[in-house]
Amino acid sequence: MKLNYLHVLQWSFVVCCALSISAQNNPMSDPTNASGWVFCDLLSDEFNGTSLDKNKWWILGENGDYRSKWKGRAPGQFAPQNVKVENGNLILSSQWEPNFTFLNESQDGTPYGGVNKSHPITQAAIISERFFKYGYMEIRCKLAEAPVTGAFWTTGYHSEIDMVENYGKRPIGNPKNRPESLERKYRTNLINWDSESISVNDPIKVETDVNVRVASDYYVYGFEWDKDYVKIFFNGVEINRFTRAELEVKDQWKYMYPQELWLDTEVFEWYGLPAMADLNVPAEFKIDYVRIWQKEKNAQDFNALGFEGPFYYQGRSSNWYANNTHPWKMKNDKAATGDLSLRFKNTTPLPATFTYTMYSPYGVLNLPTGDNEIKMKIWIDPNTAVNNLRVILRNPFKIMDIDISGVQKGKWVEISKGFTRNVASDLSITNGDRLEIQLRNTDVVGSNALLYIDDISFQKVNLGLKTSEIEKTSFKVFPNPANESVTVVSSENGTVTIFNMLGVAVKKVTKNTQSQVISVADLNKGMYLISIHSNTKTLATQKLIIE
Ligand SMILES: [Ca+2]
Ligand SMILES: [Ca+2]
Repeated sequence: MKLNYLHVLQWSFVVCCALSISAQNNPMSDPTNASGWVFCDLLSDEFNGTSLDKNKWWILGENGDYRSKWKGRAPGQFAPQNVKVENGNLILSSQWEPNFTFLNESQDGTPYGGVNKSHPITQAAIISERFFKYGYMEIRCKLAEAPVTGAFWTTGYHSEIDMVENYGKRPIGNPKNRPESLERKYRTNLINWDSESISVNDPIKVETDVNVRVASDYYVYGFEWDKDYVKIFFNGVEINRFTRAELEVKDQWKYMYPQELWLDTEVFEWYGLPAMADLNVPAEFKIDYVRIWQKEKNAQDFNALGFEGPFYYQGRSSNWYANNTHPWKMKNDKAATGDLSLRFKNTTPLPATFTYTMYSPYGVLNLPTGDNEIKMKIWIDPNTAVNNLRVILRNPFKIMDIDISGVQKGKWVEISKGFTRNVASDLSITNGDRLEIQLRNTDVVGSNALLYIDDISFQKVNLGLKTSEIEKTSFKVFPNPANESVTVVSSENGTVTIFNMLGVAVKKVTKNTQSQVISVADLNKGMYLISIHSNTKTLATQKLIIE
């Protein structure tokens, strides 16, 4: 059975490689692929079919669902009828639709549809179902011949990159008297939403006159996002760049978080709203393709419980959330593993009473019935006195208080708590099970607190269960992807074996402790399988990525 499993995996791996090589196009900015770009199928789309690929994209407003995201720039509202794939293009339309039922709400004080439906403008947006971190993004598109924007942009935790947000045509009558050059501008904004950043209201804006009207034809817009710089390209030629070093001086570099892709069209009051005559026929933003390349692929499996990115679950991605003004933030200044961790830091003295909570998305926890254990690493600043950390499981509901009064300070320490639930996690994406991490005024002594949390894990444990329950015990491997070492956590000891994709055992280690650290520094980059054999059984095999 195991051999068959490996055999299938081996062949599917070969087939996947062949497909991705044949589909490889090189960036226009790097036609010989000197940089070694790897094409990312999961986020790229040629739009050559007859309908939108719903495995990759989600249409905002479809079935009335906006997933608590941007609904459009009022008076324009995103509406699903304005998205189609036709003649090799994704077409995002803007229409004058007096009979459309607009949302009964406002955005920045402007009602959708306009005051008394004065501007019944419907528009369109799609968003990727997956996040990615760093890469080269290219779009070939033709802006709409109308007073609307066409945008290719990303959002991530407390950050937004508007790679392209171009404006097609000034409105009839040009009521705002905007210069004609607006129609030739290649516009890029880098925006930071971190409330404690000094640059929170200071976006980086670049506007370049590309000497052609952006709605006159298809052009290729490129954006390279590296951990140390960003570069902007037009038809394959670099026209602008910023380095991380120069932006960090101004606290303007917040682009270390995974991002999701957006394609949309909006109206901007300050450039002049379209009149009915501007939208006599639907204005079409046409996108021939979106192509994403990366140096290292990471478009799906972020370690969300290690705060490295969003959760990918039930076909969609979603991030942790805390009120932006609250002290919980995902930060890159101290991590037990990876780049990021969860930080609680109050920059002003804490109020007399408070409850501050970090929430995972609904439906991400999939915990079985019976005895479980939650573990995490915590780092408490030596000047912080904190007695308790509250963890809440939402559905079924359970509050757990973890005593952290005795935790050694100034170092990463693992804490854990066993718990039992008689009902498995509810998987609903609207009110299902989720994880909430909470500090209250009764948990903290004094008015200052600084601590970090990383590498949360859950496992089924043996707190007196029947043997048949223990048989189902799985194990945790983190980090995954890994480079230097991995930690294998299970209540079961035995032999840990790592297989390559040909089914050859490349490493065997005796596991004699609950958390066994295994060096993988000697393994080549790639995909492996890892399993644990005890005297009596083999635990489920898992994928392990070495990068
Ligand atoms: Ca196409
Ligand atoms: Ca981490």
